[in-house]
Amino acid sequence: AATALALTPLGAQEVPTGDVPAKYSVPKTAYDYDKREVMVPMRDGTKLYTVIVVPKGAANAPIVLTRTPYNAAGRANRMDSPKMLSTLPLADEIFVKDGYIRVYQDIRGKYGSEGDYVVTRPVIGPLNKTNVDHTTDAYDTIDWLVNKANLPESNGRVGMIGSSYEGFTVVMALLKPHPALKVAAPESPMIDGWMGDDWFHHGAFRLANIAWLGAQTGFKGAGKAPPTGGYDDYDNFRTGSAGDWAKKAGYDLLPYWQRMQAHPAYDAFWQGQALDKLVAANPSDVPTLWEQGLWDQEDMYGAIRTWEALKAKGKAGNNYLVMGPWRHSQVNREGRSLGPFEWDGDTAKQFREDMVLPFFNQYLKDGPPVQLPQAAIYNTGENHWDRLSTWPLACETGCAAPLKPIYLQAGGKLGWSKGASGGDSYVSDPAKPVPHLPRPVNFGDGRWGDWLVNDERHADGRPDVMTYQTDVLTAPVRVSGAPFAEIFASTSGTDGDFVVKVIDVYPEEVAADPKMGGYQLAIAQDIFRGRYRDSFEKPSAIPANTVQKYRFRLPTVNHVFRPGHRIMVQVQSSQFPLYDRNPQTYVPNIFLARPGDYKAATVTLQRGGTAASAVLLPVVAVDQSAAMAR
Ligand code: PG9
Repeated sequence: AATALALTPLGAQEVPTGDVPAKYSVPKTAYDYDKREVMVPMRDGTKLYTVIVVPKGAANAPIVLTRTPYNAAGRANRMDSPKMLSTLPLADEIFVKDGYIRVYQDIRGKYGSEGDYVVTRPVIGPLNKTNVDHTTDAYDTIDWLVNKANLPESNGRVGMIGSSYEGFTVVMALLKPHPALKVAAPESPMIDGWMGDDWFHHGAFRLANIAWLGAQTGFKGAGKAPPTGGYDDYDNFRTGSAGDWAKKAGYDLLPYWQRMQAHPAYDAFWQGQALDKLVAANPSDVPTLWEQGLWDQEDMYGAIRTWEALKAKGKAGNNYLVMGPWRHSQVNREGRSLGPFEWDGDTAKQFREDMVLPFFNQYLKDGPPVQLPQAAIYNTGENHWDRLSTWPLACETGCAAPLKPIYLQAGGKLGWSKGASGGDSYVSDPAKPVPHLPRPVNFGDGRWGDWLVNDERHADGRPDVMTYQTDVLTAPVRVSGAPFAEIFASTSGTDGDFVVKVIDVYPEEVAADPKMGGYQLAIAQDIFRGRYRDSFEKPSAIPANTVQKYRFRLPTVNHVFRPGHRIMVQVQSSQFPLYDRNPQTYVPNIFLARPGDYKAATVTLQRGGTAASAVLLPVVAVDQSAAMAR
C-alpha cells in the first residue's frame, strides 16, 4: 500500500515568524564606491543635503560638484548598482573613469535640504535681503568639501559642472569663487530669464514653461504640474491670457508666479538678475568652459552672451566657448543626431571626452595642458567641428567681416539688394495664432526637445506667415555669428509681436534621403514683442498704421547654405502656444489682458526704399573661415 508521505518534522527555525529581517542591505564588499549622504552646514546654519560618491580606495582625488534644484539623490542614482559607473549618470562616466569624487547637492529649500527655496535666488542685494545666495552656498559647500576632516580622500580641488538651472548655480559660484574652485563648466546656464532664458524672449512670455512653476514651486520635493486641460495645448491656452490660465491653476498661491506676473517688462526685477552683466562686473580667473546648443530650445541666450561679455572685459584668456548641434542639455546625453539630422559621430560624447575631461584634468589633477580653441562651434552645414581662434567671424563691429543685409523683396523673393519699395500685408488674428508645431500641440508630447529643427513647412503657406526665399544657390554661403532681424512694419493694432526665422531650404530632391526634399530647417529664429521696440524697461503702444522699426538679435549660427539649397526668411506675428498671444491692442500688462483686448490686426511689412526690411547675416567668405580654423 502506498505509505503516507513521511514528513520530516519541521525544525523550530523553519517555522516562519516573519520574513522581513530587522536590517538588510547588499554587502558593501560588492561596491566599488562609497555613497555618503551628508547635511552640509551653510554660514547661516542651514544644512544642505549633499550626496558624496567616493571611489573605493580613493586618495588625493579631485571633486566635481553639481548644485541642483532637481533632486540630488536622484541625480546620483541613474540605477541601483554596486558600480559607480552605472549608478552615476551617463555624463559622469568621464569622471568615474578618471577617479573623481562626484558630489550632488540639493539647493536650499529643495528636496533634502533645509531653508527656503527662491527660484534662481538673486544675488544678495536689493532682490535678496538675506546674507545667503548661491554664491555663498557654493563657497561654504566647497569650503566644507575640501576640509580633510570631512572628506579625507580629496586633493582639495573642486570643479563645478551643470546644465540649465544646474548651470546657473555654477555661474553663481563664479561671482565670488572659493579658492579651491579651480575650473567650471556652465552648460546652457540660466542667465537672463527675460531676454532669452526660459521665461521670456524679448518680452514674449513662454507658456511652455508655465507648468514648471506649479511642479517646482508648489512642492518642496518631487512636484507635479497642474493639468492644462485637454490634449491640445493650442486650445488650452487660447481661452484667455496667461494670467487667466494661472488663476485656473491656482497660481495665486505661488509667490514666484505673483512676482513674474507683476514684472512683465525688463525692469529692476529682471535687470538685477542679468547674470551676464553681474559676471562681467565681477569677472573671475577661474578657467571656464561655456557651452550651449545651437538648437537649445530652453536657454539659447545665456552661455554665448556671458562669454561675449567676459571677452569684452578682456577675459577671453580663461573663458572658452563650445556650441554644438544640440537641443537643451543634450551634452549630457547621446549626441549623434537631432530630429532627422545626423552628425559626425556622438558630438556630445566628443564634448565630454575631448573637451571637458582634459580641461578638468588640467586644473584638478595637474594633467597635461590642453589648449582648447577659443571657440569650438559645430558647422551645421558642413557637419564637422570648427575649432576657431576667434569668434564670431562676422558681426556689427570688430569682426573680420561685417553683417550683410539680405532683403525682403517683392514676390516673396529674398536678395542682397533692397529691391523696389512696397509692402506685404497679412492679418494676424489672436484667435488663430500660428502654431509653433503642427497641431495638436501638447507640451509633453515628446517634440519639445527637438522642435527647433522641425520642418517649417507646417507654417509656410499660411496667409499670416510671410515667406521670402533666394533663388537656388550656385555657391556656398557661410554664416558664422549672430544675425539681426531689421523689420520695418506698420500695424492696424497698437501692439504686436514679430517672429523672424532664418531657414535653410533643402533641394526639392534629396536622392539619399527623399523625405528631406524641400525640408525647411530653421537655423535661427526668435520673437520680439513690439511694445519694447524703443525700450525693454519702458514699453510703449505702437502708433497704429505708422511704420516702426523692430531690430533684434537672432540666435548664433555657424552654418553653410550649400549649393542647391535656398536661403529663406519667414516673418509672422505669433508662435503659439510656445509664446502667449499678443492681444495686439496695447494694455499695461498682457498677463492680465481681457478677452475683449484680443483683436485681429493687419500688419504690413515694408520692403525696399528707406524702410527695407532685412535680416543682417554674418556672412563669411568660405575661404576666410578656413583661415580662422585651428
Ligand atoms: N532651464 C530649465 C528650465 C527652467 C525653468 C522652467 C523650465 C525649464 C531647466 O532648468 O531645466
